[in-house]
Amino acid sequence: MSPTRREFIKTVGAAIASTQIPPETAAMSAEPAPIAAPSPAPPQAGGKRKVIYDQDNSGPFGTDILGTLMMLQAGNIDLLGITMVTGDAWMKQEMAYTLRLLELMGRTEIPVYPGAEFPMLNTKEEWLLRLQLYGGHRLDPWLGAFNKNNGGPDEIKPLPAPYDRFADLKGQQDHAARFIVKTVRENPGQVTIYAGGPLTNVALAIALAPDIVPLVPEIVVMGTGFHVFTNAFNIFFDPEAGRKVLRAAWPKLTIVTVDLAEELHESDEIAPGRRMVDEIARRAVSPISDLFQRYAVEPLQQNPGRKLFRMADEMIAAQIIDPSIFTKSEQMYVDICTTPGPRYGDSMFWAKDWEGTADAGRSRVTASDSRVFVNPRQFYLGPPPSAGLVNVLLEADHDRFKKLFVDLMTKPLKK
Ligand SMILES: [Ca+2]
Repeated sequence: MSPTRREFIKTVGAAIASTQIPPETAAMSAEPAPIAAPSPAPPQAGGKRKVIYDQDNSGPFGTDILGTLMMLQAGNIDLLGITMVTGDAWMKQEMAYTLRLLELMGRTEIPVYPGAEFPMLNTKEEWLLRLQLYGGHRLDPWLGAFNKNNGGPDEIKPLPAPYDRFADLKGQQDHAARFIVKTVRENPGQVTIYAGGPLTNVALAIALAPDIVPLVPEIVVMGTGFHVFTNAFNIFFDPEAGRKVLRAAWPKLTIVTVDLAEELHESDEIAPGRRMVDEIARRAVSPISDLFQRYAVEPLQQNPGRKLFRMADEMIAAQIIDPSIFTKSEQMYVDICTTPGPRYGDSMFWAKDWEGTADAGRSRVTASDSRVFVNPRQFYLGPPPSAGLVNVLLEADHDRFKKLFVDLMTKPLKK
């Protein structure tokens, strides 16, 4: 006999209560996000800033892994957990690299949580179709997990040196989104979120539990852009998740744009003739020295003119470890285009005072700017009502950034 409606509601209510995800909706208000106060001091507990590290940790080397190493090595960071999300690689492959990296770094106390395996709506098939239809629009040809040679979500390739084998360390059973909800609630006002991949896990977390939004003192996101690219990979891999996270009323949401990340590259010099990667390979201890030697120094020896990747995820780490490295930022409105078509995943920015300007809504971009707007009937005159003000980093002290990076890579392994 099927349960009565009353019994059904009672059962569902009990199930919801047992997940400890109560149906609060305060943070889901359609009101515009409040204007963020000037940057609060980073919350410190015992001198350390608590961080959930959300990342698409594709190995063996690159911005994801280097951002991870910075956070593992920083003395003022308490890494509560690492949450994996499909992006640059499939989630399970990233998990394999991350667990083994933690073993090599002697940091097996840090729990690693499996997260989203697919974007909310975006698919490989549609992406490839968009590439055929709109061709050269996308300046960044990177498809991440959707690259041809990446197989499927369950295909885990062997790990090359210095990883050499899969870890004995196991990942956690619980899902990344539930870990985020639980941890933020247990530490209200104390947990900074490092969001270094597509925003699927964070979007899932705030869909499950919107009450966590005001409890996160800062979320730092890598993605969006207004000059070099408007279509940063982390956003256009999962535009719907990006839109949801960027619209939420976080007390402080800080963005590292592709424009800023493009100012610094892993192959840069710290002084004329002295490349960062050479310095690190020479002075660091294993496994950091091995990683830099094999995946940066040797490729650069074979191809001296090669430029290694922009330091995108390393900049998120810098913003959390030492925000004073960023010397200029601006409060702006931002939203993500999710209209199917050539601009799917593009970011749109408006100045904070757009209403007061003669060219309302156009002080950063204009209606004739083909990079941003789909067509005259689809562009916004101003930010949509639920778009939030965010803290956009605009300038970095390059010398201090490079010094922080080299110092963290060459210090003894943090225990
Ligand atoms: Ca990343």
